[in-house]
Amino acid sequence: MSVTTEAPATTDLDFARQLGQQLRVDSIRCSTAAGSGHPTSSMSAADLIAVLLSRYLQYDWNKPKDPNNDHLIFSKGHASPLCYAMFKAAGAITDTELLTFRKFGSRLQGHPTPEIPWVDVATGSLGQGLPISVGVAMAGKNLDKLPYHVWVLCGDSELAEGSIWEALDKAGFYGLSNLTAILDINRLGQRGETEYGWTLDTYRRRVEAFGCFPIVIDGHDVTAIDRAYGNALSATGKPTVIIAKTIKGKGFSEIENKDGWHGRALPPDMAERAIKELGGIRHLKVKTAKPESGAPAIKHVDVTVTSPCPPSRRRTRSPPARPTATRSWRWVRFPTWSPWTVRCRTPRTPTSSPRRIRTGSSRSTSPSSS
Ligand SMILES: Cc1ncc(C[n+]2csc(CCOP(=O)(O)OP(=O)(O)O)c2C)c(N)n1
Repeated sequence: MSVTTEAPATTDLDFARQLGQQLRVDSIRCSTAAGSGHPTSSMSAADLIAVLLSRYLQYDWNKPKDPNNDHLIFSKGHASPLCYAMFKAAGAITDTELLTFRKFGSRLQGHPTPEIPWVDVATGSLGQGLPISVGVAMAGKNLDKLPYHVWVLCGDSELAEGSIWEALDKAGFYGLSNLTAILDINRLGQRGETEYGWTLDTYRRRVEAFGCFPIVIDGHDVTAIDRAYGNALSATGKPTVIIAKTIKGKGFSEIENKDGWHGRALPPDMAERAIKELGGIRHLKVKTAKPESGAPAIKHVDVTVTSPCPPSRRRTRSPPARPTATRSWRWVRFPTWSPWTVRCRTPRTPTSSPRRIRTGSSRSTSPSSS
């Protein structure tokens, strides 16, 4: 798919400010058109995403499979209106498609899925996106050895998930300086105030305790956001966690910082007033910076499966029926001692000889080395 952009990224932070308003307006427009969605959760993080998109993200929207692209994972996947508004600003989708949000048959579902080429992973189940981002950062740093950066947006109620802290612990332990978690601390969750509200120092101390580099900012001050992202890319040797104090529903005074507006689309009359207060509909386009070039250090290698699953580890019931193998695909137990099978592209070989499979890992799969 070809993507066109109308205006280059600018160094002017005012552009990012305007873009933030556009992201809010578009989050409202698409959710009101759908009659559902999470506009207020999108509005709190709009400035954080606007600065990131226009000034830091290195991403080729025409080549989403480029291994050098940065990764931006919406761990708070319910802020999908913001994610899709960002796609529009990047020129990846049209305004018309944006307004198909949550409509039957649209790829713009209530939560982002990899059905969309610019989405790495399905999110929406809170507490999953950050751990996955840690894995992606680890792969970039230690396996593929690529210069990409992983950015991940989390909600503050989401921080009640234990998996978030396990992930930060591992990120700190492995010194994943290519990872930046952006915590959207808007004080409110689905129902009422979160455990720590706006007590940012508690988050700072927690983040530090897990071996990460905390930066506390006002998440609506584009200058502070800009500085924080710059610091996150400097060599701290640690993952960065930006603790951004934000306001849920920011930009529309009737609902700003008010409980009871989580996961509710604005009715059309309110949407009209909100869009007016936010300065109207805009169609700013951002040309994001292209990624640095590089080739993954890990190459696909041939490995030989030498043994079937040992009897002690064999499943007691038959595996579920698999699709009939085509000429070039078959199911192989991998690792060989596990109960799981993987679908491998491999030519059929006589059963008496060892099978050759392709894998992304250079690890041997022979039982002796596992
Ligand atoms: C594991 C899990 N539990 C519950 C939910 C339902 N849920 C969706 S959004 C939300 C609140 C999220 O609040 P927060 O992380 O503070 O983000 P905000 O919307 O305030 O920006 C909840 C509980 C979910 N999506 N996943």
